[in-house]
Amino acid sequence: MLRVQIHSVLLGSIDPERTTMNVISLLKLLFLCLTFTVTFCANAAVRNGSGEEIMLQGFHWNSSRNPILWDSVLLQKAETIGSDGFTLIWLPPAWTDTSSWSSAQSSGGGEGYFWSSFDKNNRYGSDQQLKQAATALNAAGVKVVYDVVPNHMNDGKASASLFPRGSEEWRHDCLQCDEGDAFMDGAADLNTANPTVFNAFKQEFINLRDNYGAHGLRFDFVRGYAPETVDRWMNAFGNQQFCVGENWKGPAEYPQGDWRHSASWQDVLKDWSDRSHCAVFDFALKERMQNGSLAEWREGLNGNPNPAWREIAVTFVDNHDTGYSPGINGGQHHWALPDAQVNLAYAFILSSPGTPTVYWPHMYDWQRDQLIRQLIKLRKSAGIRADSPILFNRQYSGLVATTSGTRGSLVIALKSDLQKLPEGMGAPVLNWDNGDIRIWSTPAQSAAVKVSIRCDNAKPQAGEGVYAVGSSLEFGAWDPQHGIALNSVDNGWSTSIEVPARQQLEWKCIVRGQNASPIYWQSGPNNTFTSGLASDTVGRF
Ligand code: 7SA
Ligand code: CA
Repeated sequence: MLRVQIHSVLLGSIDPERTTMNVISLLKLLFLCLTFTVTFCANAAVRNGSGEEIMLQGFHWNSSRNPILWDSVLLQKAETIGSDGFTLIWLPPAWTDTSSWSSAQSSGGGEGYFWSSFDKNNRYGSDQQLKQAATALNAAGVKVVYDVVPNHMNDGKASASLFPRGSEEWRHDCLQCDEGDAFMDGAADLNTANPTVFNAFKQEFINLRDNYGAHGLRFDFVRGYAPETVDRWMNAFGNQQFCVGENWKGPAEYPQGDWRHSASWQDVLKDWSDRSHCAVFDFALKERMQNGSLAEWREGLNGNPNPAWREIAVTFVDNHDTGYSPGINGGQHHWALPDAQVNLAYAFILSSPGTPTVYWPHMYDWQRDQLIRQLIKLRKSAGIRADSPILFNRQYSGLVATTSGTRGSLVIALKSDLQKLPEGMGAPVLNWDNGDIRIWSTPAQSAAVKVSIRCDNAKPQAGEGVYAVGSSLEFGAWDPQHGIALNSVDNGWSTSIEVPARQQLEWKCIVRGQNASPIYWQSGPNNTFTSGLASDTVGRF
């Protein structure tokens, strides 16, 4: 049919009346296709703001019990938060929460996570005070992101106006209909697939956007409902807005038989983000920070070689659940990073891809603000983005990596034996904790390219190895101790590495023992190549 129409339109059929109709229907069809493409593409990207956001978690576990009303603290601090360089602030749930609970280990209630209505008068301040704080923060250039808790509400106080008990809106009133996990025993879980529940939240999210200055949402306990539901809420809230999901559910928590049970935490987080098109807290990095070595911090979502994986990561060191908080019980501290690692962790997340999040007490209660402020300045001057490329230099101890921003690159060395520097690299722009943290600011680098390296006619003795040592950081800056180890393959010794493109590189083959002695250098002139032009480079003893 369509082909015929085009045919007759192109060739000009006899009947002018019909031709006009055909052209109109053809244009309509083209417009529909175009709209679909634009909408789909617009949806396909992850909603991570500008891609250059820096988020402050604007509360801690005891903020609702703070001696000074929290909304007043936020109002008074708004300008400082802006001048400190934050572009987003994650605020606690804005709703009324009159709960209180205590267990053997701790107590709490009123923080917003067991809310009973969408009323904004709560223990953080009044409706008016919230509006004032949000207005001041947005005016200071710090876009407000509200924490929202659609999985459950205080079932003991469910107001009849919202979801009367004994109705289909509750999980356990309709034969266990729940799109995901239950919070605790599920008594408080809402049936988020139910149109009444879905629309109540949709209207409230739009209300937060239109009347309380929301430019983004932090979805709580996303394990409790479908990612697709989050995507539908965000389509209504706005696809240019920011959203991040808290999917704190390790692979082992998925039932046997669910593919995620044997997947990596990165895979689980990426799957959730692909289905919701929201960013996601980088619990893969958090787990490595808690249980891995510094070198293994590269296994976080934000260190993935694929930019589509890095750009969805919202990195953090601790939050109101995992970390300590000022005040009663020291907060919850379910999974706190040991103190000695905290500065290192901030140095890493603020100079690497993903969207970094700073926890309020670290900045404004426990005096890490000097370091964090400098790290934010360096990140911004380099133009580092959530999807920026990062190259890890694994031949050094600790963690050494180069993140390439739009205006420059940052080389970071955490507790590393990196001493010999490439020519022209100069002194670090930041040197903290007696050299445990060093950062260099270098000119913008091109994206990385693969190069294969080969050394021919090498004759290492037992216990010796063949290495490539050369001018750039990737080649160990002419330090035999930190050359690139080659592997013995049938026709010689080779390996491949990633280096920034368009670099004039010089190097040599060496043979050395484990502790870099004795050393035999390839004789003659250096091997040279330009990365990106040559995809392989060979040296010969
Ligand atoms: O242990 C930490 C990690 O150690 C690592 O070594 C482990 C990790 O696996 C391991 O490798 O992480 C595990 O433990 C985490 C913390 O529990 C789990 C994680 O999945 C698990 O792997 O994280 C879960 O818990 C967090 C607190 C949640 C995560 O989304 C969730 O996955 N965080 C968010 C969710 C909520 C709830 O909205 C908030 O919880 C967090 O601040 C927010 O960030 O009638 C209803 C009812 C009954 O159903 C109950 O039976 C009854 O007890 C009411 C009563 N419930 C009360 C709770 O018992 C009480 O604890 C409720 C009313 O109040 C409290 O709940 C608090 C919660 O304690 C608090 O953290 C809730 C509501 O006020 O607010 C907060
Ligand atoms: Ca649920």
